[in-house]
Amino acid sequence: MPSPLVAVLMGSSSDLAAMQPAADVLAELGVPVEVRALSAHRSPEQAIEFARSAAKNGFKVLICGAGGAAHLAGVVAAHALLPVIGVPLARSLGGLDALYSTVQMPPGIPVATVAIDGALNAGLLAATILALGDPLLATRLRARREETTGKVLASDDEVREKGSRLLD
Ligand code: RP5
Repeated sequence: MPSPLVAVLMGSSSDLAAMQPAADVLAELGVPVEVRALSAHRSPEQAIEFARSAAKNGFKVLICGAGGAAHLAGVVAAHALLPVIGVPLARSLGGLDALYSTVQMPPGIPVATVAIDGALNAGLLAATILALGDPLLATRLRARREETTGKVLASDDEVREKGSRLLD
């Protein structure tokens, strides 16, 4: 088993379904991942220890998802000199609470925040960062993007066809 390059962290095991797309897309792209539930509030020592030792343990990018008072990404970013991607999760208030908690970092400690429930894009962004030094991964990402474009073009054809039938 290759050592994980990306950690997909979440504040609670109840976040797993929302965070799974990040782990899945990274696995699809051949990026080894470790998935953990570590709470900034309820297991702070373990969360901080993970962040402090992450670079030494070979991680290159950390993805952190949490809902509510979502401080996991910020706390992890404060303790790790690695790119941290925050995923605000819609657990209450439509996820706006988690969005503001994740995105409004003070100057000096960056968290790259994706959309509410944006775990898939968090995985893709982590892969894109890694692809800067990995041409094979860049090729896989390009192929995935072409696939996405192909699906949109197919849906465009379908909409045009249905639309022109409506005009008949
Ligand atoms: C946050 O509180 C977690 O990230 C989760 O989204 C939310 C609720 O956690 P549980 O009460 O389901 O464990 O810290």
